[in-house]
Amino acid sequence: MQLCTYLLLVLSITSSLATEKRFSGDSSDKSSNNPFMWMMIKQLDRTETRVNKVHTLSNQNHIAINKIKGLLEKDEITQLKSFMREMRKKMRNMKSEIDDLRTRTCQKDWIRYMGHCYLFVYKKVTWNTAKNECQHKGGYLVKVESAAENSWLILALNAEVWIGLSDIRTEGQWRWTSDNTDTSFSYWLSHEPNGGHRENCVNICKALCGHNIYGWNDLPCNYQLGYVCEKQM
Ligand SMILES: [Ca+2]
Ligand SMILES: [Ca+2]
Repeated sequence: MQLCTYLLLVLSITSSLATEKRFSGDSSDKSSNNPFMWMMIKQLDRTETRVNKVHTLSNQNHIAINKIKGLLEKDEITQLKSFMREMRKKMRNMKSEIDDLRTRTCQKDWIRYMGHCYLFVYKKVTWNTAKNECQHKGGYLVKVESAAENSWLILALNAEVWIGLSDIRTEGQWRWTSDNTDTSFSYWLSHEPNGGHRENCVNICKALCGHNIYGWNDLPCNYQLGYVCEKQM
């Protein structure tokens, strides 16, 4: 603000002196009469030129700054529009998933847990029969993948049951029958598995194994127990 005032003042003085110079006749006469005044006029002429240059540069900078601001604003609007499009797409997908989940339920007698359906069967059969019966019902002998699923299963049990784990193919290599994968989680009772080649199929065991809490145990596969089937919703 102080610089502007100064520039205006200089411009004003320069302008008035220049006017005086124009109306005062031959400048060479004046210079001979008053050399100091002539020197001042020349100095002020140079100052005026510089001030004009500064003014021009300032205007050019102002135009450039406005252009950059315009570009920035345009870019932000483009980004915002793209973000809004993405959000609308996500909202549509979420709505579709929610609608899908609402319509999906487990069949009669199957119990829903974490996107899967479970059927508890207490008719006593061998492990292989249990496996086949689950397949006939569109599922598989239960695969217990986490501590949470295991706890939920144990709480829901009324009796000891087969689960889909065995080392039938290779002794000591416990695999799930649904997808032939290794165990990422296990819940063996103490001193289990202990059956070697004699016991290749796994049940959730309690009194049968001399325990008062449920846990996993290997048993001969021709033993007869209830079972739990599982399938995706
Ligand atoms: Ca075994
Ligand atoms: Ca055992």
